[in-house]
Amino acid sequence: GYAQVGAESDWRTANTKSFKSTFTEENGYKLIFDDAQQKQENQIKAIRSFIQQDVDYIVVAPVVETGWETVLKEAKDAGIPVILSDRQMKLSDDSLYTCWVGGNFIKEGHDAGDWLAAYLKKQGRENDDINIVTLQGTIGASAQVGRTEGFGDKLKEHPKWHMLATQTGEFTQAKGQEVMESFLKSYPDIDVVVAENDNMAFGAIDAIKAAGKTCGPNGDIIIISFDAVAAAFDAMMAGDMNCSVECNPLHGPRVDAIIKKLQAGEKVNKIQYVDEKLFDTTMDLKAIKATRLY
Ligand code: GYE
Repeated sequence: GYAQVGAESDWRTANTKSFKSTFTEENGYKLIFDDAQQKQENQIKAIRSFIQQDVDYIVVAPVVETGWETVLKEAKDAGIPVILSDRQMKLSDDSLYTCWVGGNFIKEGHDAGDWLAAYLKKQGRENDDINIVTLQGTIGASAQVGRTEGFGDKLKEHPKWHMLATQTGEFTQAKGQEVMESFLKSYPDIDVVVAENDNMAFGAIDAIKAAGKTCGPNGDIIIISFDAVAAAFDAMMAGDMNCSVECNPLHGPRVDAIIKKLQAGEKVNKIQYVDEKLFDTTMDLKAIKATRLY
């Protein structure tokens, strides 16, 4: 059983596709897939139904980090191993899950901040006051928590960077656009938008253009985002976005490898980070995009 978050972003769509194409009958699996529509209570229901159906493994991409003890205890009592993928859980007892595989969200936030510092330096703006707003992901999701924390560490290193406002755009394009519209009304002098995923950045770009402003390497506002999905490469090539910090969604084969090891009675690493890069408009994005699967 796979308790998926929802279908809120291009990243999520690629993640779902990765699971559905990996856990096929041909490969020896029967996948029960549940889309929780970004609601923890739906994921808890899905996990309970997986337990009732006596699945062999439960995989969870937890919407938020906290509040899982009771249901994971039920899985443990039923003798069903729980594998976490993508986002993490914060638990009082880590023996409630077998292992986790996903992106290093704090590092992604650090990479975004380091990219901005280098970019501003190149423009001779390293001593300027820089006004920043953040479109946050779903509050309490580890992708939100980690990226906010990572970029926050970099803010502390740069006293001239001013975080004017942070608000959640729920990782969706529509909400990202809506929040950006209100940011633009409240703050006439925004230099940088940090969008905690690409889809919110796409919404922000629409809002900026609708307000008669420009963004990207030749525009008024610098756009930094996370995920590096195919459409982000298009936005960078169109000159609307500056950089996207990669987050790899192709966890299906990784979870498959974990299950195979467990089946063979082997040990698995508790925490497994995936290597990730960063892409910006100085690179040959067309060539790089052609090699990517999402
Ligand atoms: O960045 C975002 C998605 O948890 C890493 O969830 C994932 C995030 C991803 O909605 O696009």
